[in-house]
Amino acid sequence: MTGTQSSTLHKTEDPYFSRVDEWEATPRVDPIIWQETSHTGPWSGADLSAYQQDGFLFKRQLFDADEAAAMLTEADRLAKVANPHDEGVVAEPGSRIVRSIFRLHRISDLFQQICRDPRLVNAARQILGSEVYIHQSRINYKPAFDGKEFFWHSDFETWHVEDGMPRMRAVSISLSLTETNPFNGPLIVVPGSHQMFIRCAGQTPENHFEKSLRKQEYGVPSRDAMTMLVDQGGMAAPTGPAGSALFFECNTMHGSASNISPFPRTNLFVVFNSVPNAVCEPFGDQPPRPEYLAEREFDAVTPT
Ligand code: 6CS
Ligand code: FE
Repeated sequence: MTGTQSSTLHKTEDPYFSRVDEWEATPRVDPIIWQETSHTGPWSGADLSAYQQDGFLFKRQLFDADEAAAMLTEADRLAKVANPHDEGVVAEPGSRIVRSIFRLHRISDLFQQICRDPRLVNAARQILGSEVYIHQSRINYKPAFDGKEFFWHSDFETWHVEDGMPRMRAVSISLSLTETNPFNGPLIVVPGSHQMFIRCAGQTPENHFEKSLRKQEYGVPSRDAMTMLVDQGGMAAPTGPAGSALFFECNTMHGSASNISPFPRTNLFVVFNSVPNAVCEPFGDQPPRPEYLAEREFDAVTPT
């Protein structure tokens, strides 16, 4: 299936247009739990309700300590051999320290296997009510002392505008390879924020991704929008041992502070998109981003 065939949405009737003159909040028009088909899965009814209500669910120690340690070894090996000029390798702002490496499911056997793990894939299929494919995968290193912040954003806003993801039918998973604690820059999520779409102010610059992956300045909410969302839902920063996973809805507002602690906060980030929601033409006015950021092969993942 190609993205163009899969989408019936035209830009003129796009409920999620963004990059406007003045920010605006508009209600989400898509379901959160999509159960069109009878995929059963690993999550309980209570898990699904919490995810529906909050826009995220934290699974402590979904992977055990040995599994997490093996992944961390592999992540550190990849960073050692990475060249900041290679496609898919992103450096921290103002330095050559590795911030992110993309397309893990293609460059590493171990991460390819993890991205097919039933604990992840079957949960994604259950939430999205369909077959799923990997839209994006990356390691975010958040190194001790040097790991800089990720400013507040909704992943969906960027994926819709810059990659052409039609609807809110994707789930992001941040799987911690190190302990996540209050000091090493944990991901902060805003409960309930997935219910509103925040149209962001500003025009998308050319080749925006070259800057945004180091420090994002477009496709981010205004201070007033953030204040409103946090007034309504508060903030949560789930912490726990290596191997814990935070599943969050693609439109949940999130961000993380710099890591000034002596502990890295390294995590695997993998995004499952619904196959019928495959990306098409971007909804913004720039050409599509490279495929290491947004896959354009939509092969359903078979959990193994
Ligand atoms: O660009 C992306 O696909 C993701 N990364 C960042 C820093 N912001 C938007 C989205 O979550
Ligand atoms: Fe994000």
